[in-house]
Amino acid sequence: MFDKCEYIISAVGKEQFPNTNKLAEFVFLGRSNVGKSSFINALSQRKMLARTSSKPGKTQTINFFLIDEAFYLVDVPGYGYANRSRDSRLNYGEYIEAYLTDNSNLKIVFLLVDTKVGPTNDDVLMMNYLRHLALNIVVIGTKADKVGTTMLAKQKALIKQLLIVNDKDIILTSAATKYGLDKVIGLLLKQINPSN
Ligand SMILES: Nc1nc2c(ncn2[C@@H]2O[C@H](COP(=O)(O)OP(=O)(O)OP(=O)(O)O)[C@@H](O)[C@H]2O)c(=O)[nH]1
Ligand SMILES: [Mg+2]
Repeated sequence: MFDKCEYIISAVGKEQFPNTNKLAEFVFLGRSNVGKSSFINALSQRKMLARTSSKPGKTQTINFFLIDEAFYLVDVPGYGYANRSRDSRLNYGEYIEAYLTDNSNLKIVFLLVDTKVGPTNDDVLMMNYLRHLALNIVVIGTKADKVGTTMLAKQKALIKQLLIVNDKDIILTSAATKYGLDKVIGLLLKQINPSN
């Protein structure tokens, strides 16, 4: 699908953000272990572009991947991980805030919710925060391969109810089976080239 996927930088502060030529950025937010890094790999069809782990807390920096020299996919640390060191837990909000605020390159914030776990309290708080920043938000339900059809429909209804989103702003996906990824790619391409 994409020809060139390059890892650019693992940033720990605003001064390291690489996008000086104002290309579009898309960020993937969500709890630790929800599947953010796996999702970026599945989208880019690269197994190891972003590092993943079965243990929460794998991604610790804001990682920028440049796709076809046209846009960035941005991988960030997850929230809600109790074993994170005290310092990094306290800094989490500040860290993400530095990325999300005053960023006119940021076209869509994808909020990932595990379809098996359902929306958590932290997801609700994050959604409220994103709305307060007036960002363009799309909810991605992850790991749909782990949930049966009936349960999946129930979980989607729960996401709609708790996060207060419309049907058109939720995409159910699986990085494992690639289910739903075409819809997300369609959204990205529409942002990059509105005539698509
Ligand atoms: N079955 C299944 N497992 C998945 C899927 N996506 C991710 N996983 C698994 O979920 C675990 C966490 O995935 P990551 O992509 O590292 O999660 P993350 O959100 O980046 O986590 P942090 O970096 O810790 O915030 C890994 O064991 C993945 O293999 C999926 O679509 N289906
Ligand atoms: Mg990660």
